[in-house]
Amino acid sequence: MAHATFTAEGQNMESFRLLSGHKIPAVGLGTWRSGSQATHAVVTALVEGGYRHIDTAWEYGDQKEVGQGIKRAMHAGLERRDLFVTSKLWCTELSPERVRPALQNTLKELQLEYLDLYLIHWPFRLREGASRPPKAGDVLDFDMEGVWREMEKLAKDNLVRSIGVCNFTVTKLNKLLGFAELIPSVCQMEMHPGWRNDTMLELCKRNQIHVTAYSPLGSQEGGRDLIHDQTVDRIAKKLNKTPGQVLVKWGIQRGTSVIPKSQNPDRIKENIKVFDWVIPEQDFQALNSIPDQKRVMGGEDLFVNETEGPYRTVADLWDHED
Ligand code: NDP
Ligand code: 1BO
Repeated sequence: MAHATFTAEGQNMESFRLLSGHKIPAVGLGTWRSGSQATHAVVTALVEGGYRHIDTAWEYGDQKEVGQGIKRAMHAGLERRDLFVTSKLWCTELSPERVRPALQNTLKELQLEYLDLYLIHWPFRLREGASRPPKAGDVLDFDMEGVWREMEKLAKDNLVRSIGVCNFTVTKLNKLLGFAELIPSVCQMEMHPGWRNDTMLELCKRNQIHVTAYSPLGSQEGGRDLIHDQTVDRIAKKLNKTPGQVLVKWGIQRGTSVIPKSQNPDRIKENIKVFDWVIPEQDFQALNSIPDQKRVMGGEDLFVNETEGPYRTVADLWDHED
């Protein structure tokens, strides 16, 4: 369940309790593809929008800009302990000896002493300099247990408050749970009404693993345009909210935290105004029934090599579970 934790801009900010004991704010700012706009977006979100949760990754190439935004927000009076900063371990760093140096590099780029959450970005190891799509030999064996042990050490050394994974399947999460001494606090997955991914949500709930929903608006660029979906639009008009707000609220009502990306100041502020109203049950169920369930983030361009493998199809990446 979400709990009201503090008030920003006159609205309650909800959060979810993690297995690690820490709290993750229900709405965070996504920063993928924000580029040079990331600093401004982060300042707007933290100082004007009331956000306390920022999602970034080494792979986004924007950690320095995100760090500058956080620094400016702290100069404006925010305390580090009130912020929740997530970053992710990229696929080229998925071998045990590379985990700690990768985190140290991320901390340096962000100008932070610790992260609130560090996630394995994708469960596939890439050779440094791998092509997109990968050539033969670009996708390497992934020592999941060895890498997770190093993630656990980062948490024990307090360099990261919580650890977790992204883009896991039932098969991969069960494998991890078989050896984990620290159960992942968070599983970050693509989730929106066009890709509900109920199976993973249920597995995580059974194991008390919190889920963060990424691409909650359908990702837009090259993704799925849920902003103009007729069911979303109808419910937004009925509730006197925007489609973006309905999509964010849907994720929170499912018990997930949600990380919409925007670099537009008005949309950044709009997307977090979701705490003083609910989507009525009938409308919530209508959103749960949107047909044509499909992933936006299949991972094809990153990891599939049709002729050489080891992953020859998108279905291979997702362990044929969809
Ligand atoms: P989102 O679903 O958040 O959609 C972002 C797009 O929607 C942008 O084009 C944005 O444009 C637009 N937008 C934002 N707010 C509104 C609004 N209220 N109305 C209309 N359009 C809007 O996509 P992302 O794929 O970026 O996902 C969100 C975040 O999740 C990422 O930024 C990243 O942090 C994380 N992520 C994690 C992944 C992982 O593998 N772990 C994979 C993918 C995403 P504009 O900026 O112009 O407002
Ligand atoms: C390639 C990175 C996808 C967004 O997290």
